[in-house]
Amino acid sequence: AAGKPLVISTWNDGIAANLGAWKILSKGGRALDAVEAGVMVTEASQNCCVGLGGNPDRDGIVTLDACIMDEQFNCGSVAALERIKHPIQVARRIMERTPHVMLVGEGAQQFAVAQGFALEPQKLSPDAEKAYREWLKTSEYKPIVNIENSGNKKPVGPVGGGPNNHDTIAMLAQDARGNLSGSCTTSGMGFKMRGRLGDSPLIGSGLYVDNAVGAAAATGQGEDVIRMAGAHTVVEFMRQGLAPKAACKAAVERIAKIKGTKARDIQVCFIAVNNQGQHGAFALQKGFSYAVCDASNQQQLVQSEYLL
Ligand code: SD4
Repeated sequence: AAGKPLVISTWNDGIAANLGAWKILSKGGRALDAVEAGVMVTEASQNCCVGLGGNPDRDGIVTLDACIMDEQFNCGSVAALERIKHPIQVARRIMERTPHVMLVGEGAQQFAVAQGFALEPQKLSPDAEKAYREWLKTSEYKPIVNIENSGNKKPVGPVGGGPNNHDTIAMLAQDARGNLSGSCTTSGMGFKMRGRLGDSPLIGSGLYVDNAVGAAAATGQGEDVIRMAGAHTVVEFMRQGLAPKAACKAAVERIAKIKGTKARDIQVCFIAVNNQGQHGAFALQKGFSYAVCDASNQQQLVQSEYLL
């Protein structure tokens, strides 16, 4: 099939993450291992707003969400996890070492510690500290203003108008055997209410993989991805015969229809890969890009088309 092996992921940070995944894929490794290793690069980076370097919730605490899914409908998810550097690894352990799909909060942290993960200090990164202090001046909670990136202008979002955006990475890979897997990890919307979960840890919303059809993932305003089961919807459109980009577009159109005039206040973006190794993306607004890595080019950044 075309493109195999292949890895794609959301936003500019996807380039570095894809290279992490490519180390595994290029040696004939498994897509599942690739999507785990790939997003760990982003989780570890303090320059980005994924992982412990991300923006905190409105109470000043960083809480992380992640999920992972393989080619056999195995899936694992962790949400509202504090003080653990690599939530994606915890999600995979939940998938492989418990009878459950999802663990949250204190119980998830307890499981992680029992599995040997280190408890990191509860400390904001310098960027997040600055953004949080700035946010505290107004303490405005307006989930609706998250426009991830409005063209050349300074990004408007995230919630509360802080400077950071792109607080999520989602990754999809197809390995040399043709198997698909996906991962998603985030600090969630900056300055969210304590306890708030978005789409990113939810199988079917932030991520979905059906090896016989394709895989899809989302980024952007999680609430609006959840209300139409985003990633699963994209996969179902591919099942009906749409190419990946067309499937992402159809899902974005559904969100636009649901939101009506409020669609302009949010950003939602999807990426998808089908079982033929074709990939595509589509966004509600301008400014979304995704990184593509295959044998022909390991560092492509593709500007996504958009609806509005
Ligand atoms: C969320 N979907 O928590 C995430 C945010 C995101 O780039 O994708 N930011 O709603």
